[in-house]
Amino acid sequence: MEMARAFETKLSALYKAGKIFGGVFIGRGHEAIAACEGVYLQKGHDVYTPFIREQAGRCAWGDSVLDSAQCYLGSARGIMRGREGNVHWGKPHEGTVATISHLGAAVSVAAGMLMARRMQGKTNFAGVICIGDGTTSVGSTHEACNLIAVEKLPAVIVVTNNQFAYSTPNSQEFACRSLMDRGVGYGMATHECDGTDFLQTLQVMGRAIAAARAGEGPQWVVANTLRMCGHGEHDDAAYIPQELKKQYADRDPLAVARRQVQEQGWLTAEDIATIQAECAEEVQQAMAQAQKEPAPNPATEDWSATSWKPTRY
Ligand SMILES: Cc1ncc(C[n+]2csc(CCOP(=O)(O)OP(=O)(O)O)c2C)c(N)n1
Repeated sequence: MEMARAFETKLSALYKAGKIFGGVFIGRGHEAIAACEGVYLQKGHDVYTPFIREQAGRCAWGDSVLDSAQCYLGSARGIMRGREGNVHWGKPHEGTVATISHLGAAVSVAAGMLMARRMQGKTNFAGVICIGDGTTSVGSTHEACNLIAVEKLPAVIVVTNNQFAYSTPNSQEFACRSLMDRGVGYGMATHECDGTDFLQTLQVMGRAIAAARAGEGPQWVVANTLRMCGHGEHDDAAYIPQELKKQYADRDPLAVARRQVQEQGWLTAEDIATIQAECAEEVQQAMAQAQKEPAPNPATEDWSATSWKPTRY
């Protein structure tokens, strides 16, 4: 969570300084949810399908911020060799599904990867599939969730309800009582947590992922928070009512988690300061390296969609 916050703070500053082209999407308010997904998964064994606000999950899963920095800054040495402007990258060979811009499309890709593992005779694996409240209303999400339920795939569908799909509030997104009802409708086991409460999210996510891994079928988790930033860094989120922002003023997941880990006796204030300093240093180095690296050269580049092979991994 600290690494993601440090990275995204720097990223936002670079964007505002005109150093990044295209959009910048950050997960302020989502960090506890994302970190608690990644921390229970095993890279190379499980499947992880991060959405646009899952930087903390990518870090917890084990990807370095250098990968994200290289994508954002268009480095030819990055995993996408300078072809991706922001968050649409993954490493399918390690179990990370690339974030797909068309909302909902990644759900069926992850379902396919889970079915492939089952057909290969693998056991004890699980997949976390991240979607937002808005994404629950997309047709392809419904089709994939229904398939996941019918096939009893070991999937955990995490719906981060940050109360807005871009500028559309929950009240104009769905008419059911709660997004939990959607999971019930699919026939999945359901869970809910306050996604700004790190300890609660850690427990709920741990239970859901363990249940999927143990063969209890797909799990639907609704994690509630507020998007504490714009849809992208180009958006000032003026449509989020001041009253709502005030309600969440003391619920920044980082602030809550820092307090909770100290109350639990897991870390001291000095430990946290050390972690923050290490994160700041790693972010600084990643950004500096990615900024120095060359952009792709169209005259010599041999990349093609069908012949693509991971070069660095
Ligand atoms: C099928 C489709 N429709 C619309 C968009 C444009 N779009 C990108 S993100 C977004 C909002 C998504 O909301 P939500 O799923 O709640 O996630 P959040 O951005 O709030 O984290 C929209 C409408 C898209 N990418 N794909």
